[in-house]
Amino acid sequence: MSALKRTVLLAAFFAFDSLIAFAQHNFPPTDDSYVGQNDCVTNYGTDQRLRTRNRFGGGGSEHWEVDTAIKFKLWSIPQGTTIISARLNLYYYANWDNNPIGRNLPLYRLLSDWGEDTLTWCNLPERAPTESASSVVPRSFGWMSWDVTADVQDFVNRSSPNYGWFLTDPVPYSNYNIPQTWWYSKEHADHRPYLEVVIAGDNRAPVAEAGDTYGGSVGQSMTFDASQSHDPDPGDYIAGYRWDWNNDGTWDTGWLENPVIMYSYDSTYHGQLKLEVRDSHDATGIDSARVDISVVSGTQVPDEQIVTDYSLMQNFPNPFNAVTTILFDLPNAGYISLCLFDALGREVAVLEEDNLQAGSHRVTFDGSNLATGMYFCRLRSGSFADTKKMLLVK
Ligand SMILES: [Ca+2]
Ligand SMILES: [Ca+2]
Ligand SMILES: [Ca+2]
Repeated sequence: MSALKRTVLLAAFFAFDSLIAFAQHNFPPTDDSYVGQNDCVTNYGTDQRLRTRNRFGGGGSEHWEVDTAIKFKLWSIPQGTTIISARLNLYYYANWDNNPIGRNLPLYRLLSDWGEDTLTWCNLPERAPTESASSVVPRSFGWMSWDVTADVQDFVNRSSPNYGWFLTDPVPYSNYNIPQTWWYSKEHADHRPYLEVVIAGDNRAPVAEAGDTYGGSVGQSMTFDASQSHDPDPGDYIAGYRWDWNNDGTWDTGWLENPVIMYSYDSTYHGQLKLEVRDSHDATGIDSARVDISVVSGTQVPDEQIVTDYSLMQNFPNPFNAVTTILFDLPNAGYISLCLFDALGREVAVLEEDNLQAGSHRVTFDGSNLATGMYFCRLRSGSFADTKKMLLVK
């Protein structure tokens, strides 16, 4: 069942409690082995196979019963935890003598302890009189599974000891070549057996990720991306996103299904935006991101914003760690240099050295590689020069 289907199904069961979420755990076996009726001496605990074969056939030692025992340690699940589902999964990869397709293979709970290092036909543990689950051998090789939800709930409640299960093929076969079903044991490199347990737990809040800093100009259509947001609960997901573009406490969108949205600011803005995300149980998480929207440069500058003087503005944020934005105005096109110096006057970075158009310009600077301290940002163009102090604090 897909995670989404499972969530929908379980949401229906638990609609009265929006705080329930679900976590899936896969347990590897601690012990698995097959046993052969004709062999009281050999232990098959390290074999890469698990096997079953019915006992009845033409007779003789070649045709005696073969069964499989398997167990899992479940102490990590707290006592009393509600088990939503538990399935034993074995990978069917081969058969022998005859194809076992369609044979019904029941599983019985084991009632006394055993270990794969010592198990033989002659020290078999006691088994329950009635089966716990069964599964039919499919047409093709692949995973087979047994629903052991009730048994695992008993084990987790500590209402009966957990010694695992005994898998057998009990129905007599009509001729000499009795079909055998083979699965990989835990000693095989892959497709190992596992017990898949889904438990109920408290819903955890989703984690909102508003994205890195956003920069642009007034009227420019920009992409805001919250797709790194996630939910820590297996089977849960982000069901909605909403945005407050100017961080004034009023949401500017409804709940959106898409984490990516296009938006353009209609005036300059240097501040935060806020993102809220909501999971499928209505728990929420919040994040914010820095936004710097400056006026457009060049011919698109509105009349009232035409740049008439050289100007180097104070960087923001300041102090900064480790990214900051520097705005400057050029009344004329020309060659400029924007450089950073340390307190001893040594040049440590060139932020911009180019022929630029007249207008407002922005440069983003990342000081991750620099040490904490005071720096000086200097703009030069023709005979104009100005310097601003910038404080990097890590
Ligand atoms: Ca084994
Ligand atoms: Ca959640
Ligand atoms: Ca708003």
